[in-house]
Amino acid sequence: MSHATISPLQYITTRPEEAEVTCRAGADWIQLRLKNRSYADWKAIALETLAVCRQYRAKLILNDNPLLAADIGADGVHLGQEDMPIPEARALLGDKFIIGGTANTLETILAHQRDGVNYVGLGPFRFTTTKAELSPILGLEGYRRILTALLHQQISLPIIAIGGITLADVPALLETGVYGVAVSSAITGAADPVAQTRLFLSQLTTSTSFF
Ligand code: TZP
Ligand code: MG
Repeated sequence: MSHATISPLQYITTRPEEAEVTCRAGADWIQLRLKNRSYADWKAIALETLAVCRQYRAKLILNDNPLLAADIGADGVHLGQEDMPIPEARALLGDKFIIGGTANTLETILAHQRDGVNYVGLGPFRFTTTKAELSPILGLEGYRRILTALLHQQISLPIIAIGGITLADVPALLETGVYGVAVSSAITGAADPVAQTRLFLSQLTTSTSFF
């Protein structure tokens, strides 16, 4: 899969209605992130979100749940350290699905690369209440250190920054070499989520500093 199929803005949500708002504003990459739901509940919400994404030709990835992604024909999954191991998910899903892996360190990014992920969600950038049990905060300095090491090793994998990211953070994050950002509360909690999505997209697509 080429980088071109990975967008620079991933919007993370728990609700199809919110996915619709951001897709209407031009976002084309949604992560549905649900916790503590039955398979049936997950599936119902995922199917609704998938219908929204198909309407707007946006990609839908599911957090944690490769079996459900295969079941409903989503575009991919995002997997953390406690989820199905990436080689197992790849064997289940094949090459057409996007698989993203969470990382907090260079070592984990390298392991993900060996396992054939399509992108890495690197974070957290700063404290956020959206996710429980956060890994150590990276800050800009953490991104600089890790992205520089990747560059030296000539590793080119889309790195998506995540965790407490606001619109104002985007230029400095892009300067570290990240490919894009994954955001939830900065859009969900905005007074005007459509306008906010457009601002994120314009910051991200006018930049030339993609990794
Ligand atoms: N993984 C690391 S931080 C985070 C996830 C899912 C939450 C991102 O949401 P927000 O609201 O943009 O901090
Ligand atoms: Mg997970």
